[in-house]
Amino acid sequence: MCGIVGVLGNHHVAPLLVEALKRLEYRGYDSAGIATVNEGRLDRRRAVGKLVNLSDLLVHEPLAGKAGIGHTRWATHGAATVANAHPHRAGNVAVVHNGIIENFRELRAELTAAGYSFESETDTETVALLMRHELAQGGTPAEATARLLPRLHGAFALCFLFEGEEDLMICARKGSPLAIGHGDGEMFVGSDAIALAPMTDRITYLEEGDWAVITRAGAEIFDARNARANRAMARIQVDATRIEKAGYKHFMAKEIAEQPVVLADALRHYLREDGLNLPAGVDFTGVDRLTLVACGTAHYACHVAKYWFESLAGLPCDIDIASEFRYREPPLSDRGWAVFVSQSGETADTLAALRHVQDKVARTLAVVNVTTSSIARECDVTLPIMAGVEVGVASTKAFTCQLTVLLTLALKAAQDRGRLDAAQLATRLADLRLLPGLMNAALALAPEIEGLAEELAKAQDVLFLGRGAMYPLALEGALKLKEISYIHAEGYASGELKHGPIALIDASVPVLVLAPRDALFEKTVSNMQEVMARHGRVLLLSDQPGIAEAGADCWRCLTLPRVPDLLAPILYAVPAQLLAYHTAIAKGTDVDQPRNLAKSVTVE
Ligand code: HGA
Repeated sequence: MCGIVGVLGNHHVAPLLVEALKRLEYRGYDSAGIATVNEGRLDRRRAVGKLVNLSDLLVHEPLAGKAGIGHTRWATHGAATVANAHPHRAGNVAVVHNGIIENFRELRAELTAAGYSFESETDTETVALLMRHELAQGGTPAEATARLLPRLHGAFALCFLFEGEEDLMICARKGSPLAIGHGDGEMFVGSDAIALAPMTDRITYLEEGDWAVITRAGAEIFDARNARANRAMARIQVDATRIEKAGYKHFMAKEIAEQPVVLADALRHYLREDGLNLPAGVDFTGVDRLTLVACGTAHYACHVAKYWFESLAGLPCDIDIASEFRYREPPLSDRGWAVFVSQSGETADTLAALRHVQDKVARTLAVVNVTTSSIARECDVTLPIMAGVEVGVASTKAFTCQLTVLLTLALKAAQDRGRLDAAQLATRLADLRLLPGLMNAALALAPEIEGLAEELAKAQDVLFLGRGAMYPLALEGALKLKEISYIHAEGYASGELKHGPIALIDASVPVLVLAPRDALFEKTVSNMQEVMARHGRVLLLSDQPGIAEAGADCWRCLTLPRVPDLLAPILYAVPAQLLAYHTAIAKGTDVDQPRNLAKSVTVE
């Protein structure tokens, strides 16, 4: 998603802005730009494509100035062109924006009627023109901002720069995150604290509806009703070394490889020697229903967790895609809990779903990677997934950490609901502690998977099948493959194949079957036979007993370590990730920043 950065510095800021934008590159974008005020004059440079294009432009057309704003744009309104790239300028104002101004058509009509003309197709340009219009009515930029903000509907993070004002930035947030960084005689703004990490570790997060007038002396923050607001400054720890590739070719490769370590961190956090270690508010006694809401990969983590909550704890459990959840008017129980899962904690759809249930359920829980995020701040209880910074757009370690945390939560539910005695819990915990070692063994399959990926890269369509808790993993495996290799892939419940998708099977379609040798294995083997009877090419991912039993007629087999049933969806995520990764490499796609995709999806 778009990245915002703003600097009131003591030196020329263009290089700093580009450097900060680089740190936001991982979010995915299609154009970039910066604006500065130099000797009172506002000017800007914008370029389509990667940041290197903007850097090249700046070599030929440098931009001086000690006050500046920058942006990486992931287009929502209007194609990725220079004219649509941010910063948008209207006379004496420049602005960068994350989010969507939902009433932009109305505002555009109003501004056009007032004699203004537009240069771009974006919703953002209406904000620049509206600010210009408000300034023309008189008063200070801060007064103009107070009049402008209530007129904007939708979600936004904004940062303004003004001609003639070398010691002023005004920023605002509603729905999209924004952080203010404090330096020594310098001030910063970032859509993400990561962008500001090399410049400062002193951060103030704006709260919903806040806006701020920033000078080099500090920030004056106002709430949505324009009253002065005190927002705490925190020292944040964004370990710069954790956002390097550390010798790997891609962030995604590094993040896949990190899984044993980060899972061990998560387990240390949530398990004590003799039991579970969840926050005090997590007691499922009396809870009658659980609702799990998320998007994309996090939604598949919830889908796996549904199997766990139902089978371990006997707790009725609904799952939903966040963008659908609040529009289908789900019946909620005032004795129920709602769990929101999001890597960034800023996923706009998930945040909107959380706000929808706030007063309708007994408790809200955040399962997030970023504990300073909006979802974490607005939930009653936060369960960090401990994955460390995830940069690759295609989520890997965050998925397995989400699963691990959700499994500990399901075990706690089982314990609180009297469905798990001490001995059974001890067995489960001992199983969980095997996970990092099992993950290491799965990672060792990488060379074999690389060979399989060469074959997969030739396919046009790939199907993934799974049964039970491996069904959502089939969905996740297919998502991972399509996200980064652009091969069309679909996941199905094994038993569902014959109800339609089997029509797609012929010798050109690889069918990946995720099937540890568990109680459901024989049923899945029957489904495999149905595929093979139609010349489908089955790649069976199973353990040694499973391969020995059913591998003979398969096109290819991959032998995973034997794993306790509960943990299979976590372990089998690794070969699914590696297959997607190596297939993408074989196809030569941009693994860390796949086309059209963004990390941290902050628009609805
Ligand atoms: N709507 C604006 C900004 C898009 C955005 O925030 N993407 O993450 C545009 O299309 O330029």
